[in-house]
Amino acid sequence: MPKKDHLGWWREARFGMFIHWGLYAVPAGVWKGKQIPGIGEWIMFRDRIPVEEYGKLAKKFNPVKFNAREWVSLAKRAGMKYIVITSKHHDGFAMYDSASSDFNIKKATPYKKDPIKDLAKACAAAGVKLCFYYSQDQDWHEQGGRGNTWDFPELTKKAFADYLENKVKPQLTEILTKYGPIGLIWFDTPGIISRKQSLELKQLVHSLQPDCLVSGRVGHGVGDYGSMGDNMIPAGPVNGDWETPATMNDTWGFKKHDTNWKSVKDLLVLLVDLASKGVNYLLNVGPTAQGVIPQASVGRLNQIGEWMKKHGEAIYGSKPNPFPFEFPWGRITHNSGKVYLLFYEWPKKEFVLKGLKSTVTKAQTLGDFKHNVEVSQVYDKALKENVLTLKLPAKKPDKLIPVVVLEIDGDVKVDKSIQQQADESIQLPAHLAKLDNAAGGTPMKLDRSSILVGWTNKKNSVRWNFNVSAPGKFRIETSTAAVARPRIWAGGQTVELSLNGPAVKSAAGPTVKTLNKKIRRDENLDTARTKHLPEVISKIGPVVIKSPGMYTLEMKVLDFGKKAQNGLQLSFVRLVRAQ
Ligand code: FHN
Repeated sequence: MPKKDHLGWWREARFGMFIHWGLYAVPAGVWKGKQIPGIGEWIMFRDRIPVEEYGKLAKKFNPVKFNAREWVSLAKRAGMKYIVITSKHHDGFAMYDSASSDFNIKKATPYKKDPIKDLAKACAAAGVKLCFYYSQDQDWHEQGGRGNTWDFPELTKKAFADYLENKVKPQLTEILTKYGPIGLIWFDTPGIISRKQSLELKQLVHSLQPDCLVSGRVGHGVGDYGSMGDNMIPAGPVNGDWETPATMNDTWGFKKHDTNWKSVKDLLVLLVDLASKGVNYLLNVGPTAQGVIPQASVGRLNQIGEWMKKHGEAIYGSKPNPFPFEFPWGRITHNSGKVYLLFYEWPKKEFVLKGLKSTVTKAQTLGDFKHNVEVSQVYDKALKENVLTLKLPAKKPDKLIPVVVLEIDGDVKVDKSIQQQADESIQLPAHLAKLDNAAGGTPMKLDRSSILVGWTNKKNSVRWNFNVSAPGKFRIETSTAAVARPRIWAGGQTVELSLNGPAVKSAAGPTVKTLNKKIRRDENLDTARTKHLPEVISKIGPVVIKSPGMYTLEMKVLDFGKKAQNGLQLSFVRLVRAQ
């Protein structure tokens, strides 16, 4: 079994390329003239295509333009350190020369070659880790695999166990013995697999290649690291080692009509946001049936690579944000003796950060021009605040995400209490709340992405203590989230917020509001987690805070509403300056 430090290369890497490539690239989202909704590699399932008919796609799969060296050099140029390619996806088709199933690229297609052989060679030459995706549970080609209910209406435990013995284990043995050292096996969708079976697969991998990692989706929490949901951005810090697989458009496998490409800035924001939480970013490309990575992906990856060349030190092997909350202006990572400020928006001349206790010995911009930044650091005794001020050049040192590196004495030290930031906002993430769970009911808790879940009892409440240094009038915003699966309603509750402290204008609180009903998606980057999960931002208030000091905000749910089946899921509350 790998020891902890076997994750070393993976933690250092932070950024990898996912490749979803298979027979589904032939129909590319269109079946019998009809566009099939959903992700491209699910076309067989979505249109209930019989095994026999789907199998005929193999005759049309001839990726003559495939060039392993080009793919690997693209990944390398983008700054990606590992490649995870589909050796077998849910359709059951092996993308390599498999002795245990003839349903494979070498035997069933006119291409008659094994592209993985070339890929392994190119990866070894370029120093990029080769890794394999393998769908262990779903296999729509097999009677014993899960998923294909139209050809095989009945799936018994025995048939599933036979499938594991006769296809999965032999194929895993093949991919782990034919192509040299493999970085990790990316198992997926562990639907019906038992804990014992997941463990058997993990043990098989480690018996063949002790250094090869096993992804969390092997099932039952037995993987070597955790896998977030697809495209999921945690709302706060996470415990342990995690990775988020993410798309550049909406599909994984190539779909000719999916042109919903994210911008380069959006993709970088996701990379930076994940790095600031210590989460790896596995970014997908879906090559065509001819073996070509779409130009839209190539162009974006080249630009990401340009940014990585100049700012990679803020990402590779970086440690997460040392502060317990996020900042509206961007994200923070750190590494030995250095703190990186990654700006979504470039501040106008002066930038103030509160709560950094380490002494900054030097500050410099990374990127197009290295500019020494003037630093001043004071401790404000009256407000009990460490205040760092940077005089920044007016010219942005990078057009996408400019970075300033602070050199510090020793390890980074920060004030962990909730401080009002320079823009006068106060961030109150769910993971920093004190949870008051009423006796007897199901307790509220944080999920793996730092969202507060399980709030179904009106007697529960949450509260935060925080320090206000710049009093005034504030709007309160709550961010309530849908859960990933099933994607259910995130709004419709009525909440009460009460603010207590030395001087609150009495007429202002408690303040009550039915949370907005609008579900937002793909809209708001300053809460990038919302990119792919429904989330509701509700504006409540205003409240007036009349003097500096320690305050407490308490939140209660007065009514959960009819549609909010899972109660209230909370990402954060924040106080924002109101005029
Ligand atoms: O069903 C698959 C899907 O096709 C794709 O491979 C993604 C990638 O993370 N994983 C599964 C859904 O979570």
